[in-house]
Parts: sequence; C-alpha cells; structure tokens
Amino acid sequence: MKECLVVGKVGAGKTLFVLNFAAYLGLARIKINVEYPSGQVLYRQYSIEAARRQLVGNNPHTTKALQSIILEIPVTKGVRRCIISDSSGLIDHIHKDAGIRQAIAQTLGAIRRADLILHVVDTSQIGVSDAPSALGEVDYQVAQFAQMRGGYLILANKIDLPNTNLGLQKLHLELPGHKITPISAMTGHGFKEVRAFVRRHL
Ligand SMILES: Nc1nc2c(ncn2[C@@H]2O[C@H](COP(=O)(O)OP(=O)(O)OP(=O)(O)O)[C@@H](O)[C@H]2O)c(=O)[nH]1
Ligand SMILES: [Mg+2]
Repeated sequence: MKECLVVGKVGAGKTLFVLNFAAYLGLARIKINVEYPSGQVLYRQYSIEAARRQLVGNNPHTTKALQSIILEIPVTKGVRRCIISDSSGLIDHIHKDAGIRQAIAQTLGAIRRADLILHVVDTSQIGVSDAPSALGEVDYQVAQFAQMRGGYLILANKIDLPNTNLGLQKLHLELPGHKITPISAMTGHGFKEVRAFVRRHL
C-alpha cells in the first residue's frame, strides 16, 4: 500500500488536516497506528470528534510520533487504499529535548520513504517573524528535496483566516515551481483537489 506522508512545521495544521480529510473521505471512526521514535507501536481508535479533541493542539510538538490511518479513495472502479501518516512537526533550530529531536529525525526518515508528500504550510503566518509555524528554512529544504521526485504537493493551510491572500502570494514567490493548493483543514476548503491529487498518484 502506498504511503502518503503529511509533513510541515509545528502547528501548521497537519493533524487537523489528516483527521478532517479522513472524515471527508467517509471515515466515522479513526483507527490510528501510532509508531513512536523508540519503535513502540500502539493501536488506537477514536471517533473523529474525540481524535480532534485529543490529538490537535495549540502547543508546538503536540504530535510526537508517526500516526497512520488507512484511507479508501474512490476510483473509477471501486476504491483504492493508501496509508496517510501524520508526523511530528519540523522546526528550524535544534531542539534541546532529546525526545523531540528523535521525533523530528523520525519525520525526516519518513520523508525519504514516502510515496507521496503533502507539505502543510500555515498561510496565516508567512513572513511573521518568530512564529513557530512561520515558513522557515526547513520548509525550503523539504521543497528542495521533494523537487527531485514526484508526488509532492504543498497545502497552503488556514486559508479560512483573514488576510491570507498576501501569505498565499508570498508562498508562490518563496517556493516557485511547486504546485500549491490552498486549503483549510478546519472547513474542508480544497479537500476535493487534495483527493484528486492523491488519487492520481496511487
Ligand atoms: N483557523 C484554522 N485553524 C487551524 C487550521 N488548521 C489547524 N488549525 C489550528 O492550528 C492549531 C494547530 O493544529 P494541529 O493540527 O495540531 O497542528 P500540527 O501541525 O499537527 O502541530 P504539531 O503536531 O504540534 O506539529 C490548532 O489550534 C488547530 O485548530 C485551519 O485550517 N484553520
Ligand atoms: Mg500534530
């Protein structure tokens, strides 16, 4: 089964996107395989609401493991299955906590292995200095790495927030030559385009 990895800076909205995208594709319950950087693997089940309450958060590094869900994407004849994996958020500096450094290393390893990469960017914070989710060096590095391969899409998230037009324009200037889809993980804006992209690459 192909793996679609969701990456991006801390607080960009990766977890909310994965959960609401799974709901958009018809999942009422979320069955998550949680793979910690230590190698420990846990299996958890949630309703979508409980998953949102427990797994989405305002503090950086809310997610500290690879959290994978099996999705079924409708295709012409039936459905095709793929794994979508939420990951620990990236940062531009080296974190002082060894556990977080391991979680980030796990994300970097997953980037190398993934068949598809959805790179979530917080459009509301582009150019905001010092915001943890602001576009940063690590975003340019992910984009550069992904350029060498197919199956890469940038999701300009939080487009529901005011004044994100300017952020979107800046993003196109900062990461030229990449396909960028504006989305809102909160409202579901743009999910149809993301589904079409994933379907094309399965
Ligand atoms: N308005 C708005 N808020 C969003 C959107 N996506 C995420 N958020 C909010 O942004 C915050 C961070 O969301 P998460 O999904 O936990 O972000 P994350 O990228 O998984 O963060 P880490 O796990 O810490 O790396 C939460 O308060 C979300 O409710 C969006 O599309 N619109
Ligand atoms: Mg998260």
